[in-house]
Amino acid sequence: MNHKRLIIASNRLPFTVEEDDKGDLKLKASAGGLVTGLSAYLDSLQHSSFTEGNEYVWLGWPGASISDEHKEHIKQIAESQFNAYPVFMEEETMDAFYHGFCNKTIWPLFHYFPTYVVYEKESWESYKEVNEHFCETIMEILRPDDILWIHDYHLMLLPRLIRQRMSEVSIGFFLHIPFPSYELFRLLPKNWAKEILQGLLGADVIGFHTHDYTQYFLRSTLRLLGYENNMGKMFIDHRLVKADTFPMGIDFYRFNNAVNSRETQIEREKLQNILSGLKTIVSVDRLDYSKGLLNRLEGYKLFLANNPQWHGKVTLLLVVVPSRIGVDRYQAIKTKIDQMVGNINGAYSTLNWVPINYKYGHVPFHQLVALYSVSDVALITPLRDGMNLVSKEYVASRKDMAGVLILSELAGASKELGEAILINPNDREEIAASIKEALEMPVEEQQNRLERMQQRLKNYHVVKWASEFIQELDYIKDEQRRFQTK
Ligand code: GDG
Repeated sequence: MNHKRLIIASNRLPFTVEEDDKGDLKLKASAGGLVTGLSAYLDSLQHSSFTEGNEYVWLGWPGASISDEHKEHIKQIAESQFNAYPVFMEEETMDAFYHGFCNKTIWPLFHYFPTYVVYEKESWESYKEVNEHFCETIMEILRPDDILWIHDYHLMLLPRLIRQRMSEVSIGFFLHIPFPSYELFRLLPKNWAKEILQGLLGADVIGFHTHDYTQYFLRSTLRLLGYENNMGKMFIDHRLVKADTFPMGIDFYRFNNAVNSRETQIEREKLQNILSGLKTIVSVDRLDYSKGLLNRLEGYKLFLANNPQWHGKVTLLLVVVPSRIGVDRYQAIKTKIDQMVGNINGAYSTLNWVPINYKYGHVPFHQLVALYSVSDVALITPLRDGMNLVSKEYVASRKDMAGVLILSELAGASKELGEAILINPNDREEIAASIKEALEMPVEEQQNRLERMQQRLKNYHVVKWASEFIQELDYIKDEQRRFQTK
């Protein structure tokens, strides 16, 4: 039973194809929450009896369109270096799909920004086209006894497409962003909404970060397709399907152990020289309107206005990581952030103090851990976030058992990190007050809160998250077989 091959499908592969100075194509590893988390799980597989040797394959787009003459070469190095199987696609098709339906329709709708949603038939068509193309490519390698684990909102039609081609294969789907309430979801044209639900229901197990998202999904399947469920289980065309909750964890010790590494120590020293005794607040996000960067800055500005005693004694380290530059809204928000940072620094800076240290760009891993580990406070205020791994990484990086997390109650992570100072990100006054509370929190209380949060993150780490998902998939398949033989 246990010796199965795992096929992972996600929009992007864990690397990007880039051209070097000589014009040769190279694969460059890329990192994000999904890649880091799944990589930890895949590493753990090599030490378990789950797969035969190294039997997993990661399928996805390699991040660039590859000419026919280079495809075979890319395929070979993808396989040998990353156990990956590229889904080749023209950049224009990917652009219409990714910048179109994925990030102008699904992303804003599922993050509760209905006024940002664009309803365009052409981009819906490109979404279908790309999902079908993924299906074709997966069918080149898929075997009936494989486990196929599909990730995220880019590929919601894929489970059903695969099911139609290979009815017996195990299919799991995990959604990394929120699933919205029915009142939001129903804003989609009815045939799109139904097709998306039916697409997802092609899986055996459909996973969400929080209980609420699972319930919203089940509510939508009831209202739009008429499917009743019992504790998340549904019978659909004589097939058992289960929707369930799996809050994604992090690789706790990767962060916790990295704090004392030489590379991090070097970065910490550099930072400490710049900070020279200031209290520090850290903020790290991809550039995205859902991350609530503007309200965060407004809250910080109000804190400075209300608390002159803190001028010259605290600084905000604001890291904004470029993302989805091809979507207009992201450009607009970048301009607004630049302006607000300029305004706040212009209004409050003195000759020897700036209230905000702003970096627009990606930071290497050890610098990230150094940032987490030198900062007295993490200020994380998304307007919506499926989970939010940064908040968990900050907690894991507090090896000294000091530090305070301020976290939006609209992030999935708030369900697990109840010892953080939880705030409503729309309430500037509350953000401002929480910053003061965090900066003045007694060390003993910081330690108590961190201990409880760290214990939870150690217990439900990312490998456990993935293992439980795959285990559930096995249970459901077994139950399905028992049901069929009755
Ligand atoms: C989606 C959902 C859900 C970020 N900047 C740098 C960097 N990162 C790494 C972080 C973290 C990851 O990227 C970001 O994860 P988040 O969870 O915070 O946010 P999204 O990118 O929006 O992820 C989210 C997640 O999927 C997983 O399901 O939690 O809700 O939106 O791991 O560390 N890493 C480095 N430099 C950076 O500048 N090295």
